[in-house]
Amino acid sequence: MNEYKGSLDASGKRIAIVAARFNETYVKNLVDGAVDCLGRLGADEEDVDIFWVPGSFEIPFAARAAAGSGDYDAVIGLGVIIRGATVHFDLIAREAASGIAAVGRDTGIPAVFGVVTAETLEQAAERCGSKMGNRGWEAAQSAVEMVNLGQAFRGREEAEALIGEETGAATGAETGAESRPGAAPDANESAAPRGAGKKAGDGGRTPRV
Ligand code: DLZ
Repeated sequence: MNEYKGSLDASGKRIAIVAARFNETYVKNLVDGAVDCLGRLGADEEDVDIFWVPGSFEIPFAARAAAGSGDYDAVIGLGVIIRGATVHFDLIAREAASGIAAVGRDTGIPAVFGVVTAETLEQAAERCGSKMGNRGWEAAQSAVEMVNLGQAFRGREEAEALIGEETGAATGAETGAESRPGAAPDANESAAPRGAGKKAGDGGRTPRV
C-alpha cells in the first residue's frame, strides 16, 4: 500500500485569490489570512494575485477564468454569505460551492472553497479571523496541499515510466492503456509489481472511483 499527501510548501507556486466584495470588511480578513498563510508556506508575494468580484455568486466565473489562463497553480475563492432573512442565501451558497468545485473538475487546477456561510454577522466574524479561526487561512493551506498532491500524481507517472524503461517492459502509458495516477490495478494484474512486466493488451489500469 502507498499513501500520498501533498506537502505544505508553497515556494514557486502561483496562486489566484478570487474575493467577493459583499460583506467586504469580513472578506478582507479572509484575504489577509490567505495571503499570510501563503507567505508563511513560502510563496512569493509576487506570485499571488487577488481578483475582486461583486459577490460570492460571481466567484466561479472569475475563478474559471483564472484557472483557465494557465497562469496559476491553484485558485482560492473567498467570500462571506450571511443568511439573514433572504432565500438568496441558499441560492448564492449553492452556486458558489458547486461553481468552485466545477472549476477544479473542469480545469484540473485545484479550486478551493473559502467561503464562509453563516446565520449571523457575529458567526461570520468568528470564522474570519477570530475565535473560530480564519477560513481564508485554511483555504490557502488546502490549496497548497492540493497543488503538491497534483505534483505527486505526476511524479508517480514519471516513476512508472522509468520502471518500464529499466525493465524493458512497456508501461500503460506506452501502450496507450489507461495509466491514470491514483488508479487501482485491475484484477488481472493485482499480483504483479507496479509498472513491472506490463505488456500491451494486458488490460492496463482501471480508474478508482
Ligand atoms: C445579493 C446578495 C445577498 C443578498 N447576500 C450576499 C451575501 O451574503 N454574500 C455575498 O457574497 N453576496 C451576496 N449577494 C450578492 C450576490 O453574490 C451577487 O453579487 C449578486 O446577486 C449579483 O449577481
